[in-house]
Amino acid sequence: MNDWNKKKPSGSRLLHDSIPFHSVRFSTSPTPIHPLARVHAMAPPPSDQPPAAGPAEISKVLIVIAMQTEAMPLVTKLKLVEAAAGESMFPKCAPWIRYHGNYKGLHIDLVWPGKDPALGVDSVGTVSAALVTYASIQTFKPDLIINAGTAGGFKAKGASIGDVFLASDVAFHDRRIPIPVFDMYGVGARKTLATPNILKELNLKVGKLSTGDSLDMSPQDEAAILRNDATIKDMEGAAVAYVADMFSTPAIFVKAVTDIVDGEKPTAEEFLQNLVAVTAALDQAVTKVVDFISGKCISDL
Ligand code: FMC
Repeated sequence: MNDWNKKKPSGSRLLHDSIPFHSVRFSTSPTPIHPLARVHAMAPPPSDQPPAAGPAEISKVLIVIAMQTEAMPLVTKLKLVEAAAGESMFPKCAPWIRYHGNYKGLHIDLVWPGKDPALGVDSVGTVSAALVTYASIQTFKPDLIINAGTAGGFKAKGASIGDVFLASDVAFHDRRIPIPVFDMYGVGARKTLATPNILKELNLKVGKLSTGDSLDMSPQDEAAILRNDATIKDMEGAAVAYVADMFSTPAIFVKAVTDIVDGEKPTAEEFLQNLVAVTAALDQAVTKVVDFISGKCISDL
């Protein structure tokens, strides 16, 4: 379980990570000084240090979205602009797309993994989501990640078409490794950032999210989803959470229900039928979440 409100460790590894490579290898100083020594030399003595600052206001928000249809209304609403080819900050060979802008005092980067270069369809699923999340954390150093998207919902757990959920927990349902401990690694269950005030204020539903790389559901997936106690099912959430956790970046998951997994209609048909309308509900909810975040600290959420 995470406690995002705790201060991050300030161990030597983090300090060392923040020192540019060139300052270590190519220092022009006549007497080589170890970079750590230089950092310490510049710091005031402990007794002169100002009192520890309170929690910082959120300033950089990264929104990770899988599909163009989900992303574009939000891009318009938040008045974001697409980064020019040379300015996307991503490697040229990657199809990832970045939109950015300032909205109500927040710097927003919205990324989606773009179209598959060979097939021209949205690069949905865990691999693209993890890659673009990793690259974005490295580049933009967000204070908070919002993974927004559509999801299947289970009516047996109270989900209906158009509902917008905040996920309390995420886990995988298609990584089966029946060896002790590897089995738990495969499921990769983790809690998301607790946001009781967002829930209270915005009246969103709350439920567990299960992630896998298929839109449909095999009987084995279904059993795992039940074990995960999931109300909603998507193809990115747990992968984004894995990367966010690795870099101690708080993340929340806003998911709107396009299809009822335990209903009568075939999933793909229902998903495509509802995608545009449900995306409107998703984008409205994400905008409200962003409005709520403006001017707040992580611990206020
Ligand atoms: N199962 C899995 N994923 C989805 C879903 C369902 N019943 N409905 N909607 C989704 C989401 C996934 O996260 C993908 O990004 C996209 O919509 C479907 O390809």
